[in-house]
Amino acid sequence: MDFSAAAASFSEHGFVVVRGLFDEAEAEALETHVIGYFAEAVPSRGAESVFYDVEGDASSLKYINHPGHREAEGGGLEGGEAAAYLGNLDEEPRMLALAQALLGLEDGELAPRGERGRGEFFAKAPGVSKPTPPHQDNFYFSWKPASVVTFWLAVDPIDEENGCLRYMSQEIASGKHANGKQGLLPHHASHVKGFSQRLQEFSDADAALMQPQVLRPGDLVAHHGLTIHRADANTSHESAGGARPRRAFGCVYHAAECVVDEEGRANYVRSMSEQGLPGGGYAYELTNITLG
Ligand SMILES: O=C(O)CCC(=O)C(=O)O
Repeated sequence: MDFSAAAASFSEHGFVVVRGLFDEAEAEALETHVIGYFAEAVPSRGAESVFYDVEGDASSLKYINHPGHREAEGGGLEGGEAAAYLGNLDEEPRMLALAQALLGLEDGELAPRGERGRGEFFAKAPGVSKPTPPHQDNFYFSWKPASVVTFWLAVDPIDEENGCLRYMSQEIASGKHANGKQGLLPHHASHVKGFSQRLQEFSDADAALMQPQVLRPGDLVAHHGLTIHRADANTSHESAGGARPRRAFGCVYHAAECVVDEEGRANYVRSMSEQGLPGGGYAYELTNITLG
C-alpha cells in the first residue's frame, strides 16, 4: 500500500483517516476476535489492566491495557486465538508501514517492538461512558522529539452519537492551540479514569472547532502526539437508532531516536500524584510508565 498521500495529509493536519485499511472481511475478523477475547481472557485479567465505567458491570468495559499480552512485566502472549490476534495486531505489516510513512522514517528508524507500547483497547458503552477529555498524547508519553503517532482502528461504525474522536486540526488551530507549532500545552489532572490528564485551558469555543471523525469498521485514524483530541460520551441509546457499542483498537509508534523528556515526565508524574496515582487505575500510566 502506498501511504504517501496519507503522510502528506497527516503532516498538514496533524491527523489522517485511512479508509478501509482493513477490508470488510478483516474488519469482521477483528470484531470476532474482540468478542472472543472478551469471553476467553478479559474475566481473568486484573483490575490494573481492565477498567470499567461501572465496577462489577462487564458491559461497561472502557479500557484494556495490552490486550493479548500477559499482564506481568515482560509477559508474552496470553494463550488463545483471540489473544494471539490482538496481541500481534500492532505488528501487522500495513500498520508498521503506515507508522513509518506518517513519521517520515526510513527502515529501521521506528522504535522496535519491546520498546514501544503493546496495544490498547478503547470502548464507550452507551449510557454509562464518560467523555474523553481534550489532551495531547505526548503529555502522557513525554517523547523527545515528539515523533510519535497513535493509531485507532474502528471495530464498530463510530460517529457523533456513539463517541467518535474529534480533532483540532493544525490549520484551524491558532494561538495557544497551534498544534505541533507551539508544541506541548499545559495539562492538569482530569480525574477521568483512563485519561488522567487534560488541557488546562480549553473553552467551549475550542471544543466546537474540533472535527468529528466518522469511521466504518476497519477504518483507521492516526493522530500525532501533539494533536489535540477528545471524544464525547456514547449517547447512542438516546437516538432513534438505539444503543450501539463504540470499540476501537489502539497502538502507539514512536521513532527509535526518541528519548524520555525528563522535565515532561516529571510534570506528568506530578499531575498523577495530585490525583492519588498510581493505584487509581489510570490507563496510560500503566502503558507508558512504571512507578516504584
Ligand atoms: O477512545 C477514546 O475515547 C480516546 C482515545 C485517545 O485519546 C487516544 O487513543 O489517544
